Amino acid sequence: MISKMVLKIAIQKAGRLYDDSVKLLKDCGIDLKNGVNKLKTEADNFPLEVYFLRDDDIPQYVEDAVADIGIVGENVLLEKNKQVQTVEKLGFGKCRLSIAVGRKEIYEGVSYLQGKKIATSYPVLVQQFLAENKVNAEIHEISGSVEIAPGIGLADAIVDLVSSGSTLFMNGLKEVETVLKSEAVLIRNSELSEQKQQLLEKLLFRIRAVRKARNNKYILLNAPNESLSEIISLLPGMKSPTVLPLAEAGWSSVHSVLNENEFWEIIEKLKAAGAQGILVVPIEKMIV
Ligand code: PRT
Ligand code: ZN
Repeated sequence: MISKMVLKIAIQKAGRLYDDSVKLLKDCGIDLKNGVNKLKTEADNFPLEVYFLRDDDIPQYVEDAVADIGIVGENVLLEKNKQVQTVEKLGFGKCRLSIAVGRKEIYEGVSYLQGKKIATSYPVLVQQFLAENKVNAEIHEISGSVEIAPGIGLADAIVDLVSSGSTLFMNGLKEVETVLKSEAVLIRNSELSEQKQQLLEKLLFRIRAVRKARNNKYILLNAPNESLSEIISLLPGMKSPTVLPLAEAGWSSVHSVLNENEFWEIIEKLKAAGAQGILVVPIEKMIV
């Protein structure tokens, strides 16, 4: 009997990457069967099987081909150092692995750490960082609540993940050095069969379309014809903007696509150039 070919993806079972990982699959048009509380579920309309695991275990499972691909933070990927390949950055789960010390400490560079005790859940990355900077320090590996270590006298400094910085602040610490910038990435086993690679390509095509759409907005506006050339020069568009005549003589409707990053600045300029009735709508998928 020939078993049905499916691509197996490992995602975090619960935690900070769970919602965005599931949403990404959903936005790719992949419907997961109910009962996500299980270890495993299947997609109804794509040959995909989803495994729900602890993030720390995902690189190992992908290396061992228990899962073909996985979604994991770069911080975990680099700490675990498994033989897997990174396929794509996914733009969520952004954070940094940073060194923090007591707020009142005078920190003038990495030499501060010489001979000190550092608490972290990332001993491999910290050791690498110390070696690169030719600093000797004692690493204390702890698995959680790293931020309390200096306060209880366990360490002089910590290396932990930071996003808003409020955890450090609340524990009387200040961030002094970034060891690594991280976001969620799609990883793959290095020896996928031809068929699985094709499925991965198909999924990747969708992921890229979804991510591109998230970073762009569709814009529609009305403009008096005499302002058209200035307005068009402000709009990049996928090729060039679409211009359609309005029922009212002397006016046109202009359609284009704008990148999220330059969005507000361009809108202001468009208004100043005479654009009216500006509508901005989200794009669901974008294939260029
Ligand atoms: O159970 P499992 O092992 O799967 O989950 P976990 O508890 O190990 O991981 P989880 O869910 O906390 O984080 C999963 C991934 O999210 C991490 O590996 C990072 O890639 C990413 N991520 C993004 C973060 C943060 N931002 C983050 N802020 N992971 C953890 N934090 C923690 C940090 O450790 C600190 O305690 O949040 C606190 C700091 O946050 P701020 O906002 O106060 O600075
Ligand atoms: Zn974890």
